[in-house]
Amino acid sequence: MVVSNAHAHYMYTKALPNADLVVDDFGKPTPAIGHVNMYTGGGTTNQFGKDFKNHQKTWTVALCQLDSDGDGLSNGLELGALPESACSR
Ligand SMILES: [Ca+2]
Repeated sequence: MVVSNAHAHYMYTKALPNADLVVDDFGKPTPAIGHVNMYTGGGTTNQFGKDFKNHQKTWTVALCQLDSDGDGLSNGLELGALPESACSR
């Protein structure tokens, strides 16, 4: 079975809080948040994609509290899973 990139992204965004609402600085949707190319996906995964895979592609407390891109904000904070205590829900 071949899963298209678009279908795969849909499945994964449903596994993450607000992932289907993520946009770039210009308001353009970025449905492939785990990939270097966040617009179309496929190819190389970014650090968040690697961390998501390492957590069995599941939204976990640890993944929520992790700062995959190293900008000082947790993944949960960046995806709007607020307050950060929501990571444990
Ligand atoms: Ca971050």
